[in-house]
Amino acid sequence: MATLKEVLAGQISTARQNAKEFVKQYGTKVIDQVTLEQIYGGMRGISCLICDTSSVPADKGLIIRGRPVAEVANNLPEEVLWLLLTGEMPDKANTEALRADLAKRSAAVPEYVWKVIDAMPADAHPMCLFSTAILALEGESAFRKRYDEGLRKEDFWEPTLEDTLNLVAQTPVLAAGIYRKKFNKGARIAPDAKLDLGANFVRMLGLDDKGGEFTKLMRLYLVLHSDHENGNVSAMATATVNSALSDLYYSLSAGMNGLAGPLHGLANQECLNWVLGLMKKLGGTPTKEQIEHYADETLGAGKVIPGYGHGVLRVTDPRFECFYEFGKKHCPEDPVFKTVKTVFEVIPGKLQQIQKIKNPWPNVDAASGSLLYHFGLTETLFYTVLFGVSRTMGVCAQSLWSRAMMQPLIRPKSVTTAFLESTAKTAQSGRLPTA
Ligand code: AMX
Repeated sequence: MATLKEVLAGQISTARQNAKEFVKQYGTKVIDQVTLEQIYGGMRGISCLICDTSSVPADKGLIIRGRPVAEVANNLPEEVLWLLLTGEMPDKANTEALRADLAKRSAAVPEYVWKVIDAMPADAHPMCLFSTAILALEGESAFRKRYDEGLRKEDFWEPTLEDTLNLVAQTPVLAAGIYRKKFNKGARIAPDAKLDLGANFVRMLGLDDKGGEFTKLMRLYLVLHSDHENGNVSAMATATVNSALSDLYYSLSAGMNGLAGPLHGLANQECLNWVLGLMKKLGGTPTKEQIEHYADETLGAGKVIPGYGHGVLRVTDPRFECFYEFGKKHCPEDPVFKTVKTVFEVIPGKLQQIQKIKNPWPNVDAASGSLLYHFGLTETLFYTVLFGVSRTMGVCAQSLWSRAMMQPLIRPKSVTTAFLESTAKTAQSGRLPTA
């Protein structure tokens, strides 16, 4: 049985050769062009990044290594991690080897990190604690040690794989420890070497799961949030920092700081708070008319409806659909889930009436919180940390391949307003179709 590292080593040498010949033959071809409105519009839609771990077509949503996300939704997070890294689904023996390896690594979180977390103020947001904990572990980076010893560029990916596996194994431990401290749940619970990532995470959180349904949700959660190509804030931040050869601890911490924003990962916290606020105001499960009115108030106050809209997607997020199906199966009568269902029946129609909104449909964050809430994880402040634990898999896999392909420093060019003003007046209009 070939190990993960051996599989990657074989793939990397072929991919390097292919890329070299590809660029030599087609290096001057024009792939996209940039309009003024794209420069002013957050670089939306410019095809200028490479990401092979996943893609997000606007009309389909997340595709992980060629597989629509719904197809892999019931796989273990360990299997999806292998898929992200290698493009292949592992067999049983490989899955078990990876599970055991990650479980072993999860037990090695150094004690000093908890001292750092304990020294933080009680009102620090869990995402701030999570990002700080990752950064505090930077001294553990295999990449940095090997780099300081004089590592060759061709070999950068090897310690990046070590850092990837350690971070995937240890971020659930950090997250669970932060959860128990922040919300006064008692002492930390150690991981169990016999469990898989999802089951271990539930165990360390210390929440009741007698029926095993919460563990199923956690595995699904870890899979659905694992990757979303490279153009989103957290992935791009991770990749940009990593391109300076800052190791994955620096890079992932930077990515998590981006995930902590309300337009990105924090939307899952904001979304359930919005739903709970609605229920509290109305004293129970609201009607469609009441939701319309509440949405009008939100929009009238100049706020966004969290959980709806997307920078790339133009259809209902397939990850939302997976969570929605899970809710219909496991907690159809839960009042919060029922409210999320009615919100879904109302909000797209409402947002469709606002011309500037390009996508009125729900994104991944619209339903996930109601399911966590049902299983007793009621602290909405913590939700983005769960997203971060999962996203660690994708952004680390992306960085591994960037180092494997010996990609250079990310360094686009900025221009001044004066340059744009003079250039725009003489430039041709029209743009090539986007990918
Ligand atoms: N509610 C109200 N207004 C919205 C909206 C929503 N859900 N979605 C978009 N709009 C507004 C934008 O704020 C923008 O208004 P402006 O021109 O006055 O600034 C206008 O519609 C055009 O935006 P867009 O081109 O459709 O979207 P975008 O690419 O600029 O932004 C996103 C995408 C996700 C930030 C936006 O849809 C949003 O704020 N949604 C709510 C927050 C959310 O759910 N974020 C999570 C996204 C998924 C994730 O990363 N986890």
